[in-house]
Amino acid sequence: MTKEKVLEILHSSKNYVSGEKMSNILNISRAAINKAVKSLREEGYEIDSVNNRGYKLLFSPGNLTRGELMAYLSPERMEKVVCFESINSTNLKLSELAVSGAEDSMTVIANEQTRGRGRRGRSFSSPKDKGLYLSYLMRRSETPKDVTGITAWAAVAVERAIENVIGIQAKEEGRDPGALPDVLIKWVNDIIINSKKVCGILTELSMEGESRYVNSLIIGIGININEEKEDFSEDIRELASSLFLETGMKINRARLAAKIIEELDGLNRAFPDKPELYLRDYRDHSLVTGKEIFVYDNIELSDGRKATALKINDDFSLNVRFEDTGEITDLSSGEVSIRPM
Ligand code: BT5
Repeated sequence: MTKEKVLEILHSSKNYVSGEKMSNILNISRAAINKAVKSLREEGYEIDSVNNRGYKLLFSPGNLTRGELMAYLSPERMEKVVCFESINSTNLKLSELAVSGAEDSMTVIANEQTRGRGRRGRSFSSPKDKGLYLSYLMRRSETPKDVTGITAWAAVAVERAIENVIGIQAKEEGRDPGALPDVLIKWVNDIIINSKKVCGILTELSMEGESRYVNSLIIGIGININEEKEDFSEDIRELASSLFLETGMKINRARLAAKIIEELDGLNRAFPDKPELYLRDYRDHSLVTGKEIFVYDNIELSDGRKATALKINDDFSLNVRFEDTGEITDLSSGEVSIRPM
């Protein structure tokens, strides 16, 4: 806790801040301040110290801690953010918090997941210190049918946040932001860069007993950020990648987490009345439109049916033409792939 508080002070001071001042603010000894600074340095923070002036934060690695997130989010917003060093699944944790009354927009973030979940019981690899695993609660009272588009909206929110943060970082590092790769959305829930999956989204909803109305919606987002190739197990190494591998930049994870929260807060205000704020970006970033794809009822059990993806409809469903029968239909859920699986 002391470490987090020292970090918070360093983040909020543009100039050097003396050890004495920090020890007065936090009401702890100078030795405790020295210890906190030492341990922050070990975590990768660069903290300059000058005799008679004190300490100044020069570089922060963007770890997923409250102290780091405080640099980007207001204290009011932080009241509804919970951070875990390691947890089974942020979706699972947030659904427990929802049952015990967590408020709308409550957000759970983890530095590692030991049982990260994908769709249909699949797993999502969530190594420590590398990615971002975030779940966001929306209190809702629509019918399940009225919220089917939410994953597509969330994909746009994530795509915007990634583009924003890699763009800022490229500028900071003196690179040409125009040379960054495209961030694309593979209908319906994957974010793809250079044909590799860098992010998956899992939306889960809970219903209110008898009424058949949604009670809460949990949007779970897993992003591969600073992974090297060896961080992925062999079974996903060819299909998965990270922002680092695709852009060459180590990305500040706290900044990206904060930007995603900001985007999701915006989505929460716009949903479901303003689809036009999301539809255009979804279409512009759609990976599959115009391509030959394979459509699966159950990707593990059945072969894909060849089709052409014609367009994204106004409700974010995918309009396709099957090759075998020529039938044209709309898919509102399910899975597609560009290559046969
Ligand atoms: C997803 O499922 O892609 C949704 C993943 C959602 C993860 C977030 S993390 C925060 C929140 N808490 C959770 O417990 N979950 C959510 P799906 O479309 O079913 O894709 C799963 C498949 O992607 C796996 O079967 C692997 O083939 C592949 N995969 C697993 N881990 C991956 C990774 N880190 N990056 C890319 N692909 C991965």
